[in-house]
Amino acid sequence: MIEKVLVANRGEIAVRIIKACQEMGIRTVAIYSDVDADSPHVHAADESYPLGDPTPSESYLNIPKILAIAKECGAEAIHPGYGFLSERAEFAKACADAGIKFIGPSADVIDKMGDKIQAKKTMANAGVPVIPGFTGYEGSGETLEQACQRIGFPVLIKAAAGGGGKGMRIVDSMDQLADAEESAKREAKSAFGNDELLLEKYLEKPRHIEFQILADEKGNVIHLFERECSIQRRHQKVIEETPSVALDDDLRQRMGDAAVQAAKTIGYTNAGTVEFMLDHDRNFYFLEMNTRLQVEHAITEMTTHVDIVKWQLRIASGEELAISQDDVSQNGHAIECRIYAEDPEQGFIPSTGKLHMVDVPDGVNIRHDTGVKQGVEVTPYYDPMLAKLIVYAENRPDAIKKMQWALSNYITLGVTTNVPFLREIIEHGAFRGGDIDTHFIDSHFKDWIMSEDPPVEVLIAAAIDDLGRTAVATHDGGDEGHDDAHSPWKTMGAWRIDS
Ligand code: MV4
Repeated sequence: MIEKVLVANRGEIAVRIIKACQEMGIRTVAIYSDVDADSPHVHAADESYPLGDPTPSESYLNIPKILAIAKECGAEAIHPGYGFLSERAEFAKACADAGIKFIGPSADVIDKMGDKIQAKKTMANAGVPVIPGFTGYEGSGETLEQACQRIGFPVLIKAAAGGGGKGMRIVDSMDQLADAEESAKREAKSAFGNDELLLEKYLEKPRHIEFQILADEKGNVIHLFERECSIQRRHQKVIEETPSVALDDDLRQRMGDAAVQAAKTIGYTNAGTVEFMLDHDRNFYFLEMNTRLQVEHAITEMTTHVDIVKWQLRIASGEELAISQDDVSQNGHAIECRIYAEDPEQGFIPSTGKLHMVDVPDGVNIRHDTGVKQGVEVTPYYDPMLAKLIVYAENRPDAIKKMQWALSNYITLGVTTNVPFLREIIEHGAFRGGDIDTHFIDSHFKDWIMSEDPPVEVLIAAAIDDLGRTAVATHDGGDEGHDDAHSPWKTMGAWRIDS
């Protein structure tokens, strides 16, 4: 068993991983940038080492710095969490080259799954359903235009190196094709440094259903059932739940088998997620494979009672999966809400500042995975997700009721959060009726405004925030904070955790 793990991450996932390690008697090492020196993950770990400059490239993305600390502290393994370096094949390789166990799949598998064209081809060859499309590598001599005629409009142009919607263009007719291809190439080049594209049949309002995979290094692979992740805003997940109301046992079995088949085909090891699109005719198609632990893994843990992070550590230590597919059962219903430091009243602009107070609900089957505490400074350097609020109940209506209660008792002062927005979603008839697809937020919350007077704590927080901003404005001679180097608009960029 690995004896010391360096957690190459911050926030709630770093705390989550540290706790799992400590329960297993594994010593933990935290790394932190200057602005994170007083963060909960630093206090939770057995040892901690500074990274210095808070910008991601100088801290949590800085491979030489992180490996140097790993060597200095004698960590045998590194857990990357999600986001940051978790899906960088070069980091996994650098760990291997340094004789340090990367807690995740091999660099080769990360590389393969990062290329959407190669991933789709691998899955199609394995008999996993893929979305009808065109890559230019078919060897059929078919042109892009001919492919569009074969597939039928609307079609979707995607970046092969992409994800999260960047470089995506919907094309409704042949006369739009050339311009769409050109602009998609430009965006893909600037976002990913790779302008390779692929074309797919555009699925209208699909569901995003993903299956959790656990695979050991002896070839054993199981799934831990599905997660419904369709409620996204700008390709950023907001609310996830399990099970999905769209799946019956037959469809669940077929998708689970496809997910396991996909993982086996590529020689996957450790925890991973196979993403599918489910269309209105209940056809499912492979979308992509995420080669990391995901934010929403917690809802799977609540309904299967499997500690995914502990199994990551056991698998990385060379243990065989001691649970078979028949050992895993799905019970009850779990919902996760992602708590973002964003102001839904101002176009979800990131909200930064001192967290003067945070009072979160506690209770039966309520789990709060957080990376913040009272008094920390929420900065614009990193992804604005502060915490995850997860509830479990015997059935979906009770889980919704529990989440409603929990959200209405989630109070933060000093930083504006999306909690009021989450409450509106949970209370919306379409959500309660299970009428969910990837356009849910665009369809029902296009010009979202608070449907009632904001809860009093939001008014207090806004007052404090204004006071704070006034103080800053007065102090800095009227700086609106939008053009300084640390403005959220300057640094947020693409540093969003998983999409
Ligand atoms: C699609 C699609 C419809 N048809 N592919 C969005 C980014 C990446 N996760 C894949 N995405 C989509 N791919 C085809 N052929 C619709 C989406 C999509 C989406 C997918 C999952 C979750 C949220 C989404 C929001 C908009 C579009």
